[in-house]
Amino acid sequence: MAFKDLREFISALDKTGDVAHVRKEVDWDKEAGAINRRVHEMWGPALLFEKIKDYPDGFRIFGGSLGTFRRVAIALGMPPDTPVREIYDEYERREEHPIRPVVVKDAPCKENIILGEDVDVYRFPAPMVHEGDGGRYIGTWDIVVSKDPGGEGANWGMYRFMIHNKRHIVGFPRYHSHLARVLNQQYVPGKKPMPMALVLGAEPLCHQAAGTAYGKGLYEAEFAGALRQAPVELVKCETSDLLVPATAEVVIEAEILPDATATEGPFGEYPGYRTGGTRMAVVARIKAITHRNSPIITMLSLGYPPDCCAVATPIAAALAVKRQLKRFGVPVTAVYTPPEAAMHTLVVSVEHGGKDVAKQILDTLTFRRSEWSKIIMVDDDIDAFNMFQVIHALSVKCHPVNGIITRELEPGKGNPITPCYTPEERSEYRGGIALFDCTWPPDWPEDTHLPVKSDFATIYSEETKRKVIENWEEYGLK
Ligand SMILES: Cc1cc2nc3c(=O)[nH]c(=O)nc-3n(C[C@H](O)[C@H](O)[C@H](O)COP(=O)(O)O)c2cc1C
Ligand SMILES: [Mn+2]
Repeated sequence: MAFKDLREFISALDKTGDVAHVRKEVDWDKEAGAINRRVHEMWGPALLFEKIKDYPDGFRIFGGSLGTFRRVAIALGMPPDTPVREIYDEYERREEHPIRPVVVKDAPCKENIILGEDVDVYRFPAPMVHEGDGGRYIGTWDIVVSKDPGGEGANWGMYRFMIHNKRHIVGFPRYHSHLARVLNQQYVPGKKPMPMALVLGAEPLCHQAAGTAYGKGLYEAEFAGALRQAPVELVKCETSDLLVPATAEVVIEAEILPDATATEGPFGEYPGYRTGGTRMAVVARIKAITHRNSPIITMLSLGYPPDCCAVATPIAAALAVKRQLKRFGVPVTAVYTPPEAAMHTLVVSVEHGGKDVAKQILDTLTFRRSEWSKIIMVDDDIDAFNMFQVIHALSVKCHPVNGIITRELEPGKGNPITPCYTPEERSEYRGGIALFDCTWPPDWPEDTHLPVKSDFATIYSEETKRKVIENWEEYGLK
């Protein structure tokens, strides 16, 4: 059964002990962010901060929605201790069946409507997340809704937004994001303001879909429906035709100004380091804010893994790579990016490997752009989800000269916040990618070249194994 809203999800987390209620007053200025950061690093629970300094009772902050695989499983309606590989498999199955959203008239997010001159975004306890951030971030775990005037549905993206002043927010949709592409092609040339809505506190799988890149003409709301296995309910904004999740806690209706920029950042980013300084960003003027009674704003104290961005976001990203590799004819069997990889290392298992397959994978992953900088290719007898096996394969099967294939990424194709890239590479969206081929060369003859795996399952005859297993307890072993 899909959760109707964030509050039902929090109740489910209450039942399994996966949320902690912080009743002591905490400061929006770094304290909430620091607590949440520390808890992420301990693989701890989600946090509901119930009393925020300078804010009335009822104005709450919820941090770390999908920061553990347990919480991802719960959000998907699966048992909390579902193995990671099964979460991926179920997620992959659900994404195949998008479900269109439905439009409703009455919505909890309209319990309070603030318009025009009365708008003041400081009404909400936006956190100063990290020491050294450029300002208070209202959007860290958000859904930014916008529309291509020619398109049918809306685009949802998770883009960070910082408070500029009480009626303006500044954001960082990268130039290749859907929002930035539509803004630059459809609105900037004619100097038309672009309607957007920044949504906080929707049902968690809606946020998960917003943080995922789906192809052109595909709508995140339909994939949120797929993940929930039920349509998302949407309601019309007060000041535009945009449709937003009806049960959201807060909806900030705004328009992006086509002819203005302002500074944004820095911000502690997902690779686990603050790489960039202040950037020029888009400016949005707030026209209205609607919210539920006793609103809960969602937050992500982003940074060093694990957190939502290292646990939940990579599921969708890895599965998207798997689909893409299949389309390009790679004999892929599994794709995984472990939380500790901070979305920079991808493990790909293949039916058969070697140079040609390695080249195919690199061609596919650098076709447009690459956020990944390392690929570990393993044979299918290695479980891509088992880091013990993967690091072992990397250590003993990858030839340190012939098995590492590197490529430079042309300007525009690199990730601007990858810490190991030079500041020049980052600012020009350049960089590189390396593939570690941990597969046996396909032309190695079995009798002379192929090493025999020396583990219990492989190196003994069936007869010896059977004898040992049958007598196990008689040896006095458990
Ligand atoms: C927590 C989090 C924060 C993110 N912040 C940004 C951001 O500020 N700017 C950006 O361009 N992408 C950001 N992303 C990545 C985008 O959400 C992701 O690329 C998504 O696919 C964008 O949607 P789009 O493909 O419709 O543009 C973030 C992702 C997560 C999970
Ligand atoms: Mn999109």
